[in-house]
Amino acid sequence: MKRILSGIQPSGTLTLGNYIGAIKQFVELQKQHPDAEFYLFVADLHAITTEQEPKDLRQRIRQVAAMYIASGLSLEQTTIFIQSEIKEHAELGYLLQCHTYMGELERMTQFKDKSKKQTTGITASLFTYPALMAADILLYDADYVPVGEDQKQHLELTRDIASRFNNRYGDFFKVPEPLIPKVGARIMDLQNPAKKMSKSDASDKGYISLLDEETSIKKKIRSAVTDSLGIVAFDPENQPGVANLLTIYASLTDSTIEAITKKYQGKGYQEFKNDLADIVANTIMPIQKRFFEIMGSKELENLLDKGKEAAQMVAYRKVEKCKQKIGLGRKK
Ligand code: AQP
Repeated sequence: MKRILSGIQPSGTLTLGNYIGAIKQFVELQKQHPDAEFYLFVADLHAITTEQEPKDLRQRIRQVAAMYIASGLSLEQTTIFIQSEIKEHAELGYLLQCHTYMGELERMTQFKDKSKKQTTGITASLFTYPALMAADILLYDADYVPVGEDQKQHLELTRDIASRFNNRYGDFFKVPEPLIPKVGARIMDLQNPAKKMSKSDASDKGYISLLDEETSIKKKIRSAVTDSLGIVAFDPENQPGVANLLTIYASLTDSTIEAITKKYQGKGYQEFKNDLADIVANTIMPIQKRFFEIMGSKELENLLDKGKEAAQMVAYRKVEKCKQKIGLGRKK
């Protein structure tokens, strides 16, 4: 049975980028692979690589878990758990740090981007983050890891670490394959299409949160930055704003960019944006409704308890064997 694993950090309220690049893919993959097992976790240990307010963090951890459920995942196929509740993530994270080179971590663009945003207070954990991410994946012998484009480099490093470990100690870790969506792998900021839409962005104008009100969702799409050409065409270099909106449109309607550009030939941006505003709102509002029902129910607690138990069993065995391979402790 194939195992598919992914996680999202509770570093802000989930955005349309997280939905298109990650969650929507999970739901589609479940339909395509009805026999596969899904491990989805809330990456709270990753969230504290940057400063978090404890009260907000606690709230957002539950929100991410509830959002997974609200997005229509099949609960029979999915184990949902919270990363910090499984101690083996941190333990294997350290063991893998000992098999990761400084030069490899220095090349990670996410570290470079995030440390550029902060002038002071850059933590050591922000730098070693990819080793923990490798642990998240390798702990569960995941076959596939669905992620957006921004995580591709970390996935490649995970594969390198796994292969290095296997070469040194004998075959032990499964080398995972990334799954990156063909359309929508990198949704850009609505106000600055040169940068990725991110949930931890200081200004909320550039992203659509999955908890935004309907009027606000529509307003953000209608006021998204475009250009003065007035042609609905896919040209990311010269029309990055329109290209981003076309990508969102195509992802949410499962249509091709060509079909959409044809539909809006000879029409201005207003009609295109109005239609897209409805499409985005119609996608998010039902998820939101279910989300609020789950947040107030006992279902969430029960699922997270069940997920913790299942994940713990797998993780414990893997780390114990890993330590033996390395020669740690007394067990042979
Ligand atoms: N803009 C995006 N377009 C497509 N996919 C995206 N993802 C994130 N942003 C976009 C995908 O969402 C998943 C969860 O990501 P994460 O929370 O682990 O970290 P991230 O990639 O750093 O996401 P954010 O929203 O940008 O968070 P912050 O602001 O905390 O850094 C991943 O699969 C990611 O590829």
